[in-house]
Amino acid sequence: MSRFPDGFLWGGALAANQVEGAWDVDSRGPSVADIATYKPNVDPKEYAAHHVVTSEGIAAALADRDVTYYPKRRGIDFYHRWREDLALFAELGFGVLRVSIAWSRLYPTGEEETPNPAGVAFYRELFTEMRRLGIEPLVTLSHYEMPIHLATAYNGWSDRRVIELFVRFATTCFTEFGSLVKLWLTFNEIDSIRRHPFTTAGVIEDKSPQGLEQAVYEALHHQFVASALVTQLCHELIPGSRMGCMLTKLTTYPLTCEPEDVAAAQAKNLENHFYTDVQTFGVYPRLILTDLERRGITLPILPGDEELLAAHTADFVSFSYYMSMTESVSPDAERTPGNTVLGVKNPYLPSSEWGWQVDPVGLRISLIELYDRYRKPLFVVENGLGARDELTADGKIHDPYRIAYFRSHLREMRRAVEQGVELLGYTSWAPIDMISASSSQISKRYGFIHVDFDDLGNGSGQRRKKDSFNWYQRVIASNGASLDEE
Ligand code: BGP
Repeated sequence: MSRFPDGFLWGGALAANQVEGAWDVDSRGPSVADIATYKPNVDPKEYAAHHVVTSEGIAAALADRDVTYYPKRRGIDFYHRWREDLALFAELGFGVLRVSIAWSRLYPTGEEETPNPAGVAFYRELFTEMRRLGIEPLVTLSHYEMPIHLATAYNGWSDRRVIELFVRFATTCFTEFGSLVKLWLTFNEIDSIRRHPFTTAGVIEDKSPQGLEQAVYEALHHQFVASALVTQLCHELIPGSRMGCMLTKLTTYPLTCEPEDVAAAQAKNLENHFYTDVQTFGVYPRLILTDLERRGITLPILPGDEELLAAHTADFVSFSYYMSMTESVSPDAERTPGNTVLGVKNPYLPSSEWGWQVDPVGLRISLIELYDRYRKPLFVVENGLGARDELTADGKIHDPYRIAYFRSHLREMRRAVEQGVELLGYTSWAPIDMISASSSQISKRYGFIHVDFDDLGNGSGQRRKKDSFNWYQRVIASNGASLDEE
């Protein structure tokens, strides 16, 4: 098979907080993303350590109306330029576009009884135009865009009352946009709550007298309950709809065949799968429950929760894949960063400028592993290469390195499909340059489309096609057959 199955959904993925900007326009409320700062002098390998958030830091950031060092407040001005961008995505031939709905654009504090009409109008126009262009919306309900008021007033998802507020937000999304949107995702990279609990769940350490780790698992349980509730609602309110869960797939290899290395890698993979296990099997894995008990963590499970989780599981499993990891028990093993993680360096793999290890075979391994585990359709909703692109004097961007990354990964993805993996589609991260989630840089460019902004927001915002634009356009037009061209 040189082509993908008929009806395979080719496209790209965006996140509202990384593209929209307009952070305080048309009554949008501040979100947890709006205090993320660009740190021009921090080694990209150290960014994860800079995600410590305090109540004092939040107050200071919100008092600062400047946008220069808060890149997510301006994004790439998608809020005003989205028609031009959709036209470019349609020119690429997209059958699907993944976007998120910024919770704080519909519910500025999260507590309102009714949604912000301007926010509803924006997303209705966006989805209507996508449909007109023949692009299927794939919509993430929560992609690091929680109203920051819910973090400061409730300590985020650690407070069970946030479930009801999220259900109110999701119900608005389903009733307002259900005629336009059939494919939904609950929580982006739900597993990332342990790596950056504020961004993912609005949890703040100095508001967690129970201890940060206990607060994180309380928040995670509430997100699992909310995930089941909105899956049930989605099915009830939108006939023919499908709700997926979404995981950061961090496939981890043992550095050697020394059994303790193998056990260390196994532990990492079990922990990574825990989240989609709950959302797909509808039950907490016994190995995880035993480990939590050993660590003195108590899950706030109320009567009825477990029945809810079991009754409303995900229809499909989606995931992001950028790089693979390696693990070893050796204290001397050299480490390298990945997607907000720090793994052992794999001597067989090259690394991106940000240290992420490039492993196309790892995508095939991940697809086979997840399909065999869950026996449900899969969807690759993030995959791509962050790199520094150069704009030539004549306004071109030659990015053979990005073409090479995608060609190798898509070939391996096709091999997994040939082996029988049921794959619904693929949305690259990202079709257009945007603000990086972890570093708030735009200079870490992912797009097939270049955006003329620098890390401090200087530039025209002009969109330009990179060489990879035409390459991906051919991949889509040929449904993958052009991947065999050199
Ligand atoms: C994932 C996020 C995306 C995207 C991606 C790339 O974790 O779901 O929002 O940002 O990472 O990472 P980064 O932007 O940090 O380079």
